[in-house]
Amino acid sequence: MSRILITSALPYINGVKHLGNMVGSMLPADVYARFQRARGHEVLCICATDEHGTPAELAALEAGQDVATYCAEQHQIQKDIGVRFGFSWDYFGRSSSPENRELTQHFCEKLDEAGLIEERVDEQVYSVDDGRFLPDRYIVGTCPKCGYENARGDQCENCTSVLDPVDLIDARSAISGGVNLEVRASRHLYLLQSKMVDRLRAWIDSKTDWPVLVTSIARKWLDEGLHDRCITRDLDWGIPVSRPGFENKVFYVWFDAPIEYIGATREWADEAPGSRDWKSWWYGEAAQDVRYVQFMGKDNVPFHSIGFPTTLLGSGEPWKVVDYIKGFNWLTYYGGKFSTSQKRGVFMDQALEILPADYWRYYLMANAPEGSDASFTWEHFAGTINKDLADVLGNFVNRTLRFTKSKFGEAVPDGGMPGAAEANLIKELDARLEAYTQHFERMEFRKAVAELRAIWASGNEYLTVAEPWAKFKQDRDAAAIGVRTGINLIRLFALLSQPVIPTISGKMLEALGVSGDDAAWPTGPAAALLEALKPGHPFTVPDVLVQKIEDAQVAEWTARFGGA
Ligand code: B3M
Ligand code: ZN
Repeated sequence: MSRILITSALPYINGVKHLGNMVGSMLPADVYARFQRARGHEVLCICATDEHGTPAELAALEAGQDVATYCAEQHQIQKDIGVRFGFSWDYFGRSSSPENRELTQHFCEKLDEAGLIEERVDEQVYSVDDGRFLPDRYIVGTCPKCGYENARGDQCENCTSVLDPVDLIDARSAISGGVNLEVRASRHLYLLQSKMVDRLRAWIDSKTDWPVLVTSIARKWLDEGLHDRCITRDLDWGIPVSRPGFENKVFYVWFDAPIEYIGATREWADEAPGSRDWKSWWYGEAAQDVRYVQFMGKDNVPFHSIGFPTTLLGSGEPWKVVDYIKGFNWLTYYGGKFSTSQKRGVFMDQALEILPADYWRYYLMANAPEGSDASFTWEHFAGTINKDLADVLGNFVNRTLRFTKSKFGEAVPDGGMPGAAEANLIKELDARLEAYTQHFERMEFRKAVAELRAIWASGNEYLTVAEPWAKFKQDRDAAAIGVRTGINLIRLFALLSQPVIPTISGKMLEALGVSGDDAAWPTGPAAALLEALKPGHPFTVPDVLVQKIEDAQVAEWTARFGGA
């Protein structure tokens, strides 16, 4: 048994996330956590809302709330939706917690002691009408390159040119529209990442088993020359900087957000004083046997492969650094971007309004954007659910149990001896079980789910050959071995499917009266697995496990959410 620490990129606080955010972070983290728990490992699965920064302030402003109230409300909303999606977090924290405040200030002190912090004076745009400094992206104006009127100070969305706020023609504040902008000097803290380049490169070079997607992004940053990073901001909302002359400043959100992985673990421990040891997951000798895995979309990779390790390694203290980063490409919506502002795509709350969580979990993991981007379409989604979940899995369960009940009663029948059909099935399952577990261990989710589907399909193929429905009249025993094997396959499918579709698996196990230790991860040989439920073991017939998606629903959802 080992100890596995799992974190996923923290969802930003400004509203419910869309499926594209979830598929590269919280969902695979949960699937992996469930898999490793079922395997008997000690797992700590941590997430939190990322609550600081200008976008949080502006979202609160728009909602007409003070930012603390806004964040508290939105945190609860995101937490509830996550739980409804089946996310089995050990703790879902908040980056605005006192625990994170203390840790963030601590890291800044340690980095300073290590000679990695420097005060510098910057020139920044100050909006007189708003009474605040403006981050580059909140200054808008006309693009000097293409004439687009709503270009942002950091980049023009229209022609993608990278800009400096001073390049903009007729610059104004994106918040108030005010044109009274001045350049003012402001003192800030810089983290001297440039001093860490050699150490980081050696560390990345040692990660020979990491996905190329991740190491190539990290190396690109190192190769381009790591710039020292400003880690403070002139804002009110955030973690205060405890240093003379910094009274009105807070830490930059990307400095404190990853520290919240540790912060949330402390929140978890503080919730049950005396019984949980957060440090044993994160610090020193005690954390040495921990394997730490992070999940995230590719845009977050630089901050996790370079930024956060700089904080941890640079502190000079023995903090646990990540052992494996699982990065994801994008999930697109009909080949385009999911977009909040243009109302394109599906958000987590809307997804749950229309279908159960497991339908989404299955589809998204089967089509996870691992090797390349993946595209969501309603047609593909409906086809996958109807074929895989409804026909291959759901139908297998319902027809096997219904038939057994009608011919033999509500218990596993006795009689019959395994023959050639069972031997073939066992041979196939032995190979597939091994492959399935390996894919999960390597976090290759598409391959794992394809293997899971193939395992379900092998059950269908077996029943087509065993034909208990056809054999029953002439040969009761031949039918009995067929359904006995079938019912044991349902148990096996349920155990193997738990990480991906926990609710459906739970219903299958409930129908078979299986729980507790009996529900642990199945390990071969398959022959024994197919005899786990003995003659006489009672069962019930569940309602239709998976409802098919109708063409009319696809039409309705395409109209509501946008389509081709
Ligand atoms: N909140 C992701 C984002 O908003 C960001 C992740 C933080 S992980 C420490 O794009
Ligand atoms: Zn432009």
